[in-house]
Amino acid sequence: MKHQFEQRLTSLKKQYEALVTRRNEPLAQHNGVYTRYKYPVVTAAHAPVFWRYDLDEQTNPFLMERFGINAAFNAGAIKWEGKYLLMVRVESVDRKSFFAIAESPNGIDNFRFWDYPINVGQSGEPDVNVYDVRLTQHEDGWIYGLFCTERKDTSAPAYDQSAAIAQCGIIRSKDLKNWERLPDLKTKSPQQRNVVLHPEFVNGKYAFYTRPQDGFIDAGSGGGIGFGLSDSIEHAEVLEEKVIDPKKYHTVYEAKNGQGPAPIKTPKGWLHLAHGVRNTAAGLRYVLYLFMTDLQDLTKVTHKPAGYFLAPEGEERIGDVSNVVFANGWIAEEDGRVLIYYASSDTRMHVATSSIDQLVDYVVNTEQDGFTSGASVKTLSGIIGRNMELLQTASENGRVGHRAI
Ligand code: M1P
Repeated sequence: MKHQFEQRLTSLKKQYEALVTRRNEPLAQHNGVYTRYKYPVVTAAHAPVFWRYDLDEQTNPFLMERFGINAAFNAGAIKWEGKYLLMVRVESVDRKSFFAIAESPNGIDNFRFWDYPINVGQSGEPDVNVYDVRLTQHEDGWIYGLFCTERKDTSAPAYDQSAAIAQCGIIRSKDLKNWERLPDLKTKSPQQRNVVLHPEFVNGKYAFYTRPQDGFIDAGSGGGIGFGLSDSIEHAEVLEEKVIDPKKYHTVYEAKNGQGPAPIKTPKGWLHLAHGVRNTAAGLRYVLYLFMTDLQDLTKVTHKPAGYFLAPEGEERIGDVSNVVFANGWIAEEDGRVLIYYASSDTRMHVATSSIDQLVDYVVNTEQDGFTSGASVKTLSGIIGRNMELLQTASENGRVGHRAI
């Protein structure tokens, strides 16, 4: 028996080390905007062996898993002391999510979880479930984590055991290890998810991106990415939410949408990453899109390319909640590189790399949605027409043949 226990433990540790030290590789085919990578960066299997197993042979002679991990997804992200940290939504087999930090030396591979998960504490009524943290390094000197706290909807009839109320929980830290829980954000909306703290003060106030919504799943009459200010963060309250990016008929965000991570400041404007949702016969489809807001007026969307920026592809399309990509973390490096962390199908984390220059070019120079098929044909015909002229000129100059393209 002892022999078997040791053999199994050795094999588990070996498999784990092979996974967490595996080199990731950029994928060759890309669209010029970003590069995807071959392997997910964090998965349920990245949970350490000492989380999942009781390693005492006396109490666990079969070396059985005692705490199963179902998924690792929807991570907040931050570069901290030269390391790339993901604050991952880890979901155990009991459906509960919690946060745990996975650290990598390069942001692309070799992610390892810190020994212990994060203790978010409580504020008032205890959270039943917490998820989707957005990390913001605020100019007030704190690092904030805004996340969804979900509690049972006690007003729902007894036969409905899935009704929940989602609100925005707030924690803050100076070292990412010790977190202080602040009171939940107050707004007038019955439900809030996807709330994000802007990194700078606006008129001396804390600025929030919100997502007011009527129901737990349905945006209802609410929806859209909202924006509002609060005098205080210790007792955060947004009295007025202005929807700056509404859901809209026949777009990739017609059912609902939500701010991703905190926006990145660029010379041209604030760059936003968001998710958009539409309904299909096969269920909801979540994709990512980008837009830009004015540097002075944060409620003014200045650029918004048509359609999605990144959609689930290949194996990304399959998981616990299929056909979903979701992003609540990205890291902008000093040299202009951007690491975009996205989850696929509520199951695992991936990275895509790009740069501020590429993302700004994409946002500024990609045609916006014309909202009709005719408008799309016009946009495409314009591109084709300009290219035909170029190809014709090149061909006349003997530089490049039409057929070569
Ligand atoms: O299952 C897909 C996503 O659904 C929710 O997103 P939204 O608030 O936009 O509906 C969230 O629960 C998110 O965690 C999840 O990935």
